[in-house]
Amino acid sequence: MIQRTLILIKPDGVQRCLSGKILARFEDAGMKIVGMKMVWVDKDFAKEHYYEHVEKSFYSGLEAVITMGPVVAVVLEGVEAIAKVRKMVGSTEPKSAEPGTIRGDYAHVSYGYADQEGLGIKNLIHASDSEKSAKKEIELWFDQKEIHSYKTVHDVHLY
Ligand code: IDP
Ligand code: MG
Repeated sequence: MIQRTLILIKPDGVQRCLSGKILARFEDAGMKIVGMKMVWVDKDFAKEHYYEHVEKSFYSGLEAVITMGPVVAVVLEGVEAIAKVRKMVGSTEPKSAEPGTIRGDYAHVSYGYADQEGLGIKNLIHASDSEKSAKKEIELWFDQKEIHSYKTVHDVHLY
């Protein structure tokens, strides 16, 4: 039941200097960082990562946001980490995201506003949504040698 999941602190999160605060939430919850790096992706890589959305109307805005600066890419490990991380991230639209979630606490913009202004929605973070996508996304973003197995202080409570 120990899972690995990919998160990306998107360029808006990096540029707002929220990387540390966002990562601290996952560390505070006891999850382990097993891979981490900063990457500035190009349009081709963005299309690989967001292949499911390439044909959608919002894709041009999404691509503009994800390529506008570097992201912090992180592999987190923890018990049922995929669902737990998604819960901590919150709903896709910041306006709708519950307080207490990352998107709810640090962003507020609505789809309506972003569409009116012709902007991509800036919702700070990506997180894998299933075991299948976590595996695929970790393989896309990380080489095997960039992922580490080590002990944290939390492991004493897990094993
Ligand atoms: P998720 O990031 O919560 O998993 P997805 O549906 O996988 O949401 O969409 C990927 C990203 O595409 C979102 O994080 C957001 O940046 C953008 N996006 C999704 N739906 C919309 C929309 O309806 N309008 C504008 N942008 C959207
Ligand atoms: Mg998604």
